[in-house]
Amino acid sequence: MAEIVPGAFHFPGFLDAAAQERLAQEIAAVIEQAPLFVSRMPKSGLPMSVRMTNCGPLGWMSDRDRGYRYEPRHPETGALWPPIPKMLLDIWDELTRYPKPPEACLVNVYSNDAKMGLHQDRDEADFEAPILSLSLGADCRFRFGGPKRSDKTVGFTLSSGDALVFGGPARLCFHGVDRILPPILTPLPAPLAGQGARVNLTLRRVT
Ligand code: MD6
Ligand code: FE
Repeated sequence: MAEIVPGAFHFPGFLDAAAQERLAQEIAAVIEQAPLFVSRMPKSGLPMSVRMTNCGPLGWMSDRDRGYRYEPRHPETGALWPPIPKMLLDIWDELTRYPKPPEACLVNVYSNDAKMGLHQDRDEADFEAPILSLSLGADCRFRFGGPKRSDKTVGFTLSSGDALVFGGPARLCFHGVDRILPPILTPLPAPLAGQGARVNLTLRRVT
């Protein structure tokens, strides 16, 4: 385990190959019930380069007119999001030790050329709880900064099976994905093959 900045912890290889495979199976089942969709930037309406879906009581999404927010239902099917798999609830308990379960699990699917600009996660009403992120598939270059956009940043590699927990003083730090590294060596586990190059899950408290 490495502390990137105070409050941000990187657990390289937290999930072994068998656990990654089980997680991929669970996420493939989520995608079957709640198909991947494309969120759009507030105001400009430009599409994000990742495709996403959610599980849990609330799901994160964005569109041109109403912006970033959490919703209980899928924007295209109108169905409630499927439940968060037990495996993920157990990992949340183990890594965050937070007394309440996560309310939202955002599933982001990256193609080879997708990225995510530097941002803060601040659409939640509760900043007490940490955020837990898990990655599968291709490595990515992850960037982590401070609470101001202009703060200096550090880059590091997030690989398949890695966990990242950030809370406390790091909860509102800017972060993003610079780029996906060539996925040849670590393709997505079989149940997710064909969906993209990398999958990232973020689990949060929202309310
Ligand atoms: C990603 N992750 O790894 C994007 N946000 O694809 C995030 O934006 C993120 O990893 C909050 C907490 C952890 C994260
Ligand atoms: Fe984020």
